[in-house]
Amino acid sequence: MAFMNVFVSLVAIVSIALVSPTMATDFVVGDESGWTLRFNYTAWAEGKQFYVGDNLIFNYKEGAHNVHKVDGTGFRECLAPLTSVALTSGNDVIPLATPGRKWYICGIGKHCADGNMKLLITVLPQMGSSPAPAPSTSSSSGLDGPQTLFGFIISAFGAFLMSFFI
Ligand SMILES: *[C@@H]1O[C@H](CO)[C@@H](O)[C@H](O)[C@H]1NC(C)=O
Ligand SMILES: [Cu+2]
Repeated sequence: MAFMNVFVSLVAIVSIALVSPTMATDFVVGDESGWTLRFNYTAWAEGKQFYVGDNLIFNYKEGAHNVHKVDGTGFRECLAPLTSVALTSGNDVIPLATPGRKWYICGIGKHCADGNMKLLITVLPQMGSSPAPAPSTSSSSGLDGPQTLFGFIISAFGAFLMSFFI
């Protein structure tokens, strides 16, 4: 019976690992406020968990702001490298493709230094070991493709098995 308990636990863990990575989240930076002056993006990011495969969405009036991806120094000094190309569409979707710290600033005027338009997040690796999603496709829905379905079937199966042992 101990063996079965271990087996059931394993099924549960595997199903969680299979389902979780496909739940891509779109984070609208600043929520309804969007990407704007004098918003506290540190407070906004606090308590949120960003995973590889999620997207950041920067919403603002085109021309009023932009988005530069910078490094820690650029973040601290509010300075984008001269070679840095800004995103300027007003609805910029940034797929979080790799784990680690990511820094973003607005490169217009003194919006970063005086207007607090700077965002630092830490992207966590995907749980489980599924291959990284294609970085160029932005999926707005959390449920996409057969992998999710497969995960749910495994989950259901795990829950079904578990119901016999609890
Ligand atoms: C923004 O929020 C963070 C965390 O809640 C806080 O530590 C910081 O002082 C705030 N910054 C400003 C400029 O209010
Ligand atoms: Cu700006």
